Amino acid sequence: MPPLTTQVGAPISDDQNSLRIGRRGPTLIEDQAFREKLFHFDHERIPERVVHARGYGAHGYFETYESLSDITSADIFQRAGEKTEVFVRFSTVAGNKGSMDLARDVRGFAVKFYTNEGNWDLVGNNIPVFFIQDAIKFPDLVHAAKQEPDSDFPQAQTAHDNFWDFISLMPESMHMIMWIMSDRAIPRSFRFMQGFGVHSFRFVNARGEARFVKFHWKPKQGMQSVIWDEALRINGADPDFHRRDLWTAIQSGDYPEWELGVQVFDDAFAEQFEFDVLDATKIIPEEILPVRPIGRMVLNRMPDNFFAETEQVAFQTGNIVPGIDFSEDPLLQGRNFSYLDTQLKRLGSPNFNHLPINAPRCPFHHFQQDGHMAMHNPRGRANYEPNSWGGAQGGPREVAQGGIRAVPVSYSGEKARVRSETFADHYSQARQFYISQTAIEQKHMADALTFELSKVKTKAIRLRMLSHLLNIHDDLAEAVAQGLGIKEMPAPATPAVPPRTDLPESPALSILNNGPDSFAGRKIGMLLTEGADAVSVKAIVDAAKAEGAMVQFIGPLAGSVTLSDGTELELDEMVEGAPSAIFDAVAILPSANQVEMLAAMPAARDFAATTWAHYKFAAYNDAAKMLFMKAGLPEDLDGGFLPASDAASFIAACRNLRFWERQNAA
Ligand code: HDD
Repeated sequence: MPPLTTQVGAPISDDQNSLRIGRRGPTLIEDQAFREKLFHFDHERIPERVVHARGYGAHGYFETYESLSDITSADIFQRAGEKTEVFVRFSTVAGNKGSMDLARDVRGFAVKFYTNEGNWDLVGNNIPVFFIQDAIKFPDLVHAAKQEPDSDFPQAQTAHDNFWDFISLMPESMHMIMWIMSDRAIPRSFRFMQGFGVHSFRFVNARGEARFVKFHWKPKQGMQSVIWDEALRINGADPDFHRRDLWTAIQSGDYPEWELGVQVFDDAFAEQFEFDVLDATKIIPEEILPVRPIGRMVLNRMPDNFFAETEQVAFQTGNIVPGIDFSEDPLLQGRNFSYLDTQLKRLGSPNFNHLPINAPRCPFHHFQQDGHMAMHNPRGRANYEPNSWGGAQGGPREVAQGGIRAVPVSYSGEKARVRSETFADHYSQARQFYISQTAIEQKHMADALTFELSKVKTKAIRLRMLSHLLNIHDDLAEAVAQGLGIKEMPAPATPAVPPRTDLPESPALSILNNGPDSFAGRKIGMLLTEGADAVSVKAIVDAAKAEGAMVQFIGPLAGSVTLSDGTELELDEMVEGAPSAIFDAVAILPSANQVEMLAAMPAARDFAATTWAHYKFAAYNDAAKMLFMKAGLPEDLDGGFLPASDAASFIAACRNLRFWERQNAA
């Protein structure tokens, strides 16, 4: 073992006792080792991010499918098969650093590509639109969403008066509201969610030709969300649910993967598209402009140290590389200003890009110098240019070819604080999103709105929200009004332009229509007792393994159980610490003579009852029926409950993730 030392390397002889006079006397100020240790500890915290404070990162690589040199000169997209190092940070938005993972919230999906021509940060979300159109409203949005300033609650929740007060006064947020009230805002895992660059950006090729581009990440694992009641339970049972999930997957070699796709379009398309491509509250449906896959990203390594990497990583929308340019989206323009600013506040020095997680992997040379914690300084005499020192002495120079060049767009107009009238339609795409969902998902949206608004105490705010919902879809407005016990519907809000009802469904917008075709990467919770049938246990474990799924063993108590063939099985959890909500499917396999004891346990009854209530697939044996009876399950179980004796059929059923027919039957 290496010797314990001070910061400056002096070996420490005693790290248990501070230096004092006599056995019971005062501590001496000359105890530098003690002072240094406390001094450092007292300064361990840096300000958390003002938004996206809670996040989790991982390393990996991006692999380009084919050269895109016809549309962009970005070095990362020139050569098929080339791999580029990436660091990704997923996050929630509203909650503080220690908040729970399964808040109903947007998820951040920020990717730093360490390319040969500099770092490119694609700082996106798991939702392709945003609440507001102009960055000047961002502080208001965030203030309204976070804890109320007097009480400092609620934490990590939008279900409160301030948020809905603001939203109900901002019709431009209605499309985004549809997304955050959908199951997109409660993903089962970071691994099972999409990501979006949101804004229109520009691709520029070597000839200087520019086109617009929108970026999409699609999870190879398929999309999956939890249901709200599960989210509430998971937050109690495992507030780190999403972190643990990513950590476990990567540490066990099950590397998550996303495909990067682009929607590329020219000015002519932008001109004729029915909404403004600079408006971040709008999408371009994939059915109109297909997403072209251009590469894949694999996450295969967790950080060695959370603070050094995940906490200190500094993303900036302004970090682009030659071949990529901004658009005039007013939200993006404002973001470009904000991210640089926030890093100085958070990391405390203009040299934050010297930190290893932020430093480019390619060579870099500039004349910036000094400041707190400067690690890279110009060598030699030249720290300015032009200079006449020549050669290596003279330092770096601008490049004649390539380099970051702004697309030469021409603008004209009066200086004014205005919003383009092409941004005025706030409801049509909100409606399109709603009608593109399955009936199951539509019900979840109505339930989510009802839940959130039920926490809003001011009746006028509830009514104002209903007045907007009436411009989106009558069914939705009616379901929410009913849930809130509102008998008299308000008049619809007066829209800036009449909402359109002719936009067609976009099947790409539904999660359930785009689920996985395998149960790989998912987790089965197997509830066992002493004497459980070894054959059934093994059959399910083997079938799960063959599918690429994981099984965790749960007992009435912690420790181990002895199976029917005498095998001693180590348990992962006891039932009180492992509600069914943390699993994708369950197997309930008590032995006949232990089931009575199990059924007497509230946590075990709850395990069975919530399996049913959350429409999960379950494998069970005859003995389990007694538990089901005590848990209040119907005597006639449905097709979601399958005999454990047929492990293959059980796993095949699990690929559907839930037995939704039960929700429809209810
Ligand atoms: Fe932002 C962080 C994504 C609008 C200002 N934002 C932040 C992160 C993500 C996003 C993923 C966390 C990065 C990380 O993991 O460190 N933000 C978005 C998206 C937006 C958006 C997709 C709309 C399309 N953001 C937005 C606006 C502003 C900001 C309009 C301000 C004008 N965002 C910030 C920030 C943060 C941030 C205050 C906080 C911490 C940080 O930057 O590094 O500057």
